[in-house]
Amino acid sequence: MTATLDEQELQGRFEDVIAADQRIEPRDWMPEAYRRTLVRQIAQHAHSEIIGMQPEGNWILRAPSLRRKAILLAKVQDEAGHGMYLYAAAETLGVDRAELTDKLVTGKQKYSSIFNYPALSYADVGVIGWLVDGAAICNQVPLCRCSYGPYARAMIRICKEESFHQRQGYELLLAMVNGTDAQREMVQESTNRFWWPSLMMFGPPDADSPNTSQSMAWGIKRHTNDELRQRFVDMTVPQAEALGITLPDPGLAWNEERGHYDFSEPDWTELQAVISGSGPCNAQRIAHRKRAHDEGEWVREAAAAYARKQESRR
Ligand code: BYC
Repeated sequence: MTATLDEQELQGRFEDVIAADQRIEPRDWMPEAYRRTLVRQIAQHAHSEIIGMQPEGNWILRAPSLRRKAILLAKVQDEAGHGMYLYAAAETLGVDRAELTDKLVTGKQKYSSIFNYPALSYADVGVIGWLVDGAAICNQVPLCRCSYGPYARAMIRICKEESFHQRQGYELLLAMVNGTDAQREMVQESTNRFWWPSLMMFGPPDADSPNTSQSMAWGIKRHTNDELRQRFVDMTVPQAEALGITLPDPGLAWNEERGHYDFSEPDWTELQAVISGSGPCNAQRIAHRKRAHDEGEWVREAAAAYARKQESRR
């Protein structure tokens, strides 16, 4: 009887914190389903940052100038850092990073669909910065107000860096569209490939999103998938116009009544296929991650041996 009452009291306190829009911290009591949802989302987010290093990392050795190489290196290193902050945030929920990595390489946890598409040209580096990081910022700025403290705080720093990433992409594209016809065509071709997958980053339409309403009630998500997708389209259309690039959607038009751009429905069967492992690069991305992890075994062993030695000296 007492145990049940305690549980009710704890649940009540948790709900009060959420209702007051304050933060839940690692030592606070939380419902098991809230903890599981956070682990799922934060782990998926961390995995996305780490897998997200691959498409662009592929171009570091082929960057067209020293300046572009330095910028790209810094950006890809930032993604590794974002992965670290996020794994650390997940660890405050009682999971272990090694366990999360294992779930990633065995396909038990997801990462963003967008990184299952290849980066085929240097214009893709710019378009990934512009569209993919642009979509990421749109999705992530509201996560700075997430009800779970460690995730919200990690997102503040990540968003600052993501906005630099978005600008570096846009600056690269500005240089290319002001270059030769061939360069402009590269930017257009890359935009045609990345536009729809970028819209899919926001997740399935609200009507088919099983997690959104509960995550919003808990203050984990602050907006629905469709709201953020619309925000991204509204933000991106004027940027495309400034670049002189056409977004590959004949249905794209300003709707005066709604005060938003109308746009066509993405191909949701494609998103489902990519999420379930049948995207163009799924197998390659996971195989590469697994190889890098296996090859890093000696580093982990050495770090652990060093830590043990330091400990024994105390
Ligand atoms: N890709 O009920 P829903 C980056 C899954 S990294 C794969 O709407 P939720 C960057 C979803 O997980 C970008 N899976 O779910 C890095 C769920 O499956 P489970 C990553 C997707 O969680 C390097 C199911 O579909 N950003 O920025 O309420 C370079 C049903 O969906 C996707 C984040 O992770 C997808 N696109 O909402 C450049 C942000 N969409 O887990 C850039 C944090 C849906 O039930 N995450 N699924 O089996 C979120 O905001 C939310 O988790 C999502 C999905 C909006 C993605």
